Amino acid sequence: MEGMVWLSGGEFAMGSDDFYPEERPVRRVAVEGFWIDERPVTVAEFRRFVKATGHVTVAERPLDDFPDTPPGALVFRPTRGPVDLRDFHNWWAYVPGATWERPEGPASETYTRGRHPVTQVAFEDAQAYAAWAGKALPTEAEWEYAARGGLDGAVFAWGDQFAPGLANTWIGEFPWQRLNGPAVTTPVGSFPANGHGLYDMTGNVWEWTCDEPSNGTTQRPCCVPSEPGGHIPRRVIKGGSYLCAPSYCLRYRPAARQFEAVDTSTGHIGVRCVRRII
Ligand SMILES: [Ca+2]
Repeated sequence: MEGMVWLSGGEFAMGSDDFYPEERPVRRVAVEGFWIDERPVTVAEFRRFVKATGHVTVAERPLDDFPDTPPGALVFRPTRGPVDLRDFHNWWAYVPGATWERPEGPASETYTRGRHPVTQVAFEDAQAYAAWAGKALPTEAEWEYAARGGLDGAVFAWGDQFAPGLANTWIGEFPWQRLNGPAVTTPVGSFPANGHGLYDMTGNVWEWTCDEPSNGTTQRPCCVPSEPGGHIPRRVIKGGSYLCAPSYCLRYRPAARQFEAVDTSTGHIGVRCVRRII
C-alpha cells in the first residue's frame, strides 16, 4: 500500500500513570493488524481531495452561532513575554480567511506549503478526506500502538529520555520563547521515523482519532484551544505539536491525549489515516 506501513496486531501497555490524569491508568490493550499512513496528510494531498470533491472545510463556512462573523480559524500568535497560561486567548487568535491552504490567514506563504501537514481541518474534514482516500481515521488505540514503534511502555516514541532534534516540539518557555526556531509546522518526514517507520507521530501536528473521550476525566486547558465543558462533541487527538513545551504541555508522548471539539480548526491539528482489513 503506497505510503502506508502494515502493523501486525498485538497487545501493548496503553496510557501512562506518570503525567496527566487523563492518561491514567496504564492498561493492556489489543489491536488487530492495520495499515497506517507513514506521514501526516500533506497540504498537497488535501488539495487533490478538494479538487476532486469540491469539499468546503468547516473553517470556510459561515459559523452557525455567529452568522455575521466571517469564516476563519484559530491561528497561533507567540507573545512578547510570559503570559497567564490559564487563558489560551493570550496566544490563539480567530483569523478570518485562515484555511487549510492559508493556515495563518490570507497573507500566508503558500509556495512551499505542499509538503507540510495539512492543518485547519476540523473532525468532519478529516473524516471526509479519509473516506475519499478509501481509508479511515485511526482509533486512539491504533494510533498509540503505532506511535510507540514497538517500545512497549516507553515515555517517548524513541525511548525514555527526551532528546532535542527528534521531533518538532517547542523547546523553551511557552508561548513566547522558542529556542528551536519559529513556531511553525515542518515538512512531513523532517525528523527521524519511529521504530515502525512512521514519521511525525510525535509533534509537528496533533492528529485526529475517531474516538470520543472515554474516561470522562476533566483536563486543564492546554495549548489546545478548548473551553472545558460545553455542548460540542469531542474527539481524542494525539501526538502533540510544534506548540508542546515541557514547561506547559508535555504532550509529545504516545500516551498523551487531548479532547478537541469536533468543529475546531486550528493551525496545529492535522490528520493521518489507517486502512483496516475487513
Ligand atoms: Ca503528529
